[in-house]
Amino acid sequence: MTDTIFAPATAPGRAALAVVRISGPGTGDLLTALADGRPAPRRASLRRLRDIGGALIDEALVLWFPGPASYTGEDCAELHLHGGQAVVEAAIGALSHLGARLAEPGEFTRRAFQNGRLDLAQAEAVADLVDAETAAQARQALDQLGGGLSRRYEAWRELLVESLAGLEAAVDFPDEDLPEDVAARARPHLRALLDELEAALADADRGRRVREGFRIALIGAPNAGKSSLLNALAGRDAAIVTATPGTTRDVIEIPLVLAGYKALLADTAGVRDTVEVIEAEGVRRARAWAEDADLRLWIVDASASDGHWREAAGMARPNDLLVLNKSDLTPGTDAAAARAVGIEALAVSATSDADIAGLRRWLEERVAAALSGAEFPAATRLRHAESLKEAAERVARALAQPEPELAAEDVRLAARALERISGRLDPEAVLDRVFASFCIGK
Ligand SMILES: Nc1nc2c(ncn2[C@@H]2O[C@H](COP(=O)(O)OP(=O)(O)OP(=O)(O)O)[C@@H](O)[C@H]2O)c(=O)[nH]1
Ligand SMILES: [Mg+2]
Repeated sequence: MTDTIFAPATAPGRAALAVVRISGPGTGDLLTALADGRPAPRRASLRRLRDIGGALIDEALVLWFPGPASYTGEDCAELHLHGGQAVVEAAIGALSHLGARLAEPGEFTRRAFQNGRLDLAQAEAVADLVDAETAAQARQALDQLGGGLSRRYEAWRELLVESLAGLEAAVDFPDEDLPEDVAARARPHLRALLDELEAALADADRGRRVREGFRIALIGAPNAGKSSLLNALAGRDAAIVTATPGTTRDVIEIPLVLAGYKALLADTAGVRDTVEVIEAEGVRRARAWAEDADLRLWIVDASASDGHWREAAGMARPNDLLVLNKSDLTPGTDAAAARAVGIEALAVSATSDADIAGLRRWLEERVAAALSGAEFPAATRLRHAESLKEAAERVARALAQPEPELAAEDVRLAARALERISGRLDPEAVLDRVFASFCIGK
């Protein structure tokens, strides 16, 4: 039999209220013992809570959600207590005395999934919504929780199952007089689906970037002013700044909110050839972080010789930005000259508030352009992107396969890859459709 579990649903610490949540078959009995009976379902009732010895724990609002129409699908309850640590501990102590146990992390949502209240992608969205720091993260998680992502996967899966029905009919009844070539009929559907899967895959990074943060690397030669710019953008002294080249060794990551999106800005070690072991490791990490970043800001000391920026411009990727720093000193480089060689450039001084505001605006435009879109992406995690990729590969193989039997196998595996995202598998559905959509008549 399933355990009855409980856990504080609110963060510990001094607060006006604390919510303790209970789920499992023993919930009703717990309320009878603790709150002198179950209140009317789904209605807040003020109750005196008492422990086994009869001592008053709190005067609290009690909510009773009989299953299966509850969050977990089981009998559930919520105790809205006064937020003091002692009150919460007394309530929790009484619940364990009465035989319930403290829930494991995510156990309520896990039960909701097991009882079919949420699919796997929706369960993930619950976690994302709880972790959301920016408006964009919250919007994306809410869409996923509402089933937006699951519906797209389900629609694709249904198309696959329909195509499979056609292919299997061709395999099972090769000599029958089928009204038309059902296997051939499946192909245009599969081709259209492949286009959609590939478009979704091309867009898969966007969902992950919204969720995890858009990664921006500050990279460049020692002493160019990378740490100064990081501090200016972050609005605090996060990184050490000195006049000695080679000051920064570790990668320093700072979370920023840019245009409502989460971004991670990383200060890195100045890149140069060095025999010094610690600095060399710093340079290696700088390169690795910059390599994986979504955007690189190549920081150049504009007061130094002209060669610097040309070198940086040579390494920059098409969408990167060349930041000509220290433009308050005698400018040695012209931003226009950099733009002339095809790289976007901005002349700034880390000491000028107006310049930093300008750089920030540039970053906001870039992040918004990269992450905004007319619709929510079909993948918000690596797991989704991997399944999407596998499904696309399988569909491509099925299309290249002249034998309906082998094509059917690839289509079946494509459907399975998509089912993994919602956490469900139902091969029976394939058979049902074969007989439902073709009237063989025998
Ligand atoms: N005049 C002027 N000085 C600057 C500017 N930006 C940085 N500096 C100075 O340049 C020196 C190096 O700055 P940092 O920010 O430590 O440079 P860095 O690129 O992080 O250097 P490493 O960590 O050694 O790679 C410090 O003395 C800063 O005060 C600027 O815009 N104008
Ligand atoms: Mg530095």
